[in-house]
Amino acid sequence: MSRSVIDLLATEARFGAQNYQPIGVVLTRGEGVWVWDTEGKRYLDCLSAYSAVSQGHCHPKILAAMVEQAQRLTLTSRAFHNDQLAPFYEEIAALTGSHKVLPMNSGAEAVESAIKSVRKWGYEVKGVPDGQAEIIVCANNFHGRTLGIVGFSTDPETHGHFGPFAPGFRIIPFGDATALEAAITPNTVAFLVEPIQGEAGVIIPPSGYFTEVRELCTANKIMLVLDEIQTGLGRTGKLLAEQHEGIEADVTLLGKALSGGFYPVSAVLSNNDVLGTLRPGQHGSTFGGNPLACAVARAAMRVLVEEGMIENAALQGARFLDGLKDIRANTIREVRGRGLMLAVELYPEAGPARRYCEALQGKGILAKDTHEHTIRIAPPLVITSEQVDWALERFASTLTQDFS
Ligand code: IF1
Repeated sequence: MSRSVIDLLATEARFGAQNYQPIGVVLTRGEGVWVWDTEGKRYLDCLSAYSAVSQGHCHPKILAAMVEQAQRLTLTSRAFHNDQLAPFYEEIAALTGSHKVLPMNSGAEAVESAIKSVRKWGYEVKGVPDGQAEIIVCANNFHGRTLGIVGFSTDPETHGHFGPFAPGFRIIPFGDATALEAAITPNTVAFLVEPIQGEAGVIIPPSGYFTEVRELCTANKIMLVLDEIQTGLGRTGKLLAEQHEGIEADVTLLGKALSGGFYPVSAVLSNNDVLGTLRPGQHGSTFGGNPLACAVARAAMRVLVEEGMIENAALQGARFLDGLKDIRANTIREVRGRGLMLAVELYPEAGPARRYCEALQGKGILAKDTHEHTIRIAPPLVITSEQVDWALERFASTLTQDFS
């Protein structure tokens, strides 16, 4: 007899650190866009584990690669070579057009690794005086949970009472190239930014912003570091969100969907000598670049391309966005998105977004609120037109309700 939902929730609450407030559903199985709770109820997953399960839950080809590799060799550490690392490097470099790769595990680790690398590049290549490197970041950023990263978060929930923090970061508004220009000093080594701000509520910058950013970074010898941990690997309808802007980052960060949700795999990619400044012993990770991670990531990248998921994200994302825009409800303040990274912002008077998410849960859709009044929608990239339409009907009936 399986344990009751009430028992599971009470046990979690009793033993677990209370750093989350999940929607009250206990999931036990997933396949493609669908997940099932312990009572057998099926839901369309409109969060995809914050975009990590882009390839769909339990993708059979990634699963097979994982099982096969797990039976052979899982971890060697980087003290020895493993036969999955070279093909992983080759394939991720070919896919993204990068020259150098640094494999890590979580997204935050990739961000931290990039910060270390661009600082080192600043001292050793650009000639910034030691200890003076500055990195420019944006207000309302989200790059992860480590101390280095939360120190430059502008969200009090994220950084409150976790200090003291590391110096060397300047915060400017997102989407404002003039502010970037004004913040640059001779000691600026990098501009770290999300192509579309995810946690902030799917904030898309004004068109032309990244062209100007690219020009400013090049003119001032500053590394443009794009955090594509959430936007990358097809989520926005292109392999990388930078392609919408017609630019190329100097350093690109990938995570989440790099493993299709099977395993934490992240990577720092660079198309210049930033990663070249790291010498043996100066950076590393027990698990980074392990054979299991490499095998899983290789399969995750392969199915993304071979099964046309990136094109599908563009197609279904447009359908989803149009459908959401067609919903006539006085609760909706704005609908925005690119590809399958979508958000519905409600008027504050409509009541908290969480109530809408709970109502959607009742109708078989799992979505997540962010910042009180925004519902985030990011289904797996394998979603079909019929499934988009099915979801839209439920969004329409929910958003026309009044939960204030
Ligand atoms: C949580 C948000 C999403 C990210 C970008 C790095 C990371 C993330 C652009 C760090 C992580 C997560 C983490 C998760 C919630 C989530 C999130 F709501 F906080 F903003 F996805 F939208 N860069 N995002 O979005 O990657 O170390 O977690 O692997 O609960 O913290 P990580």
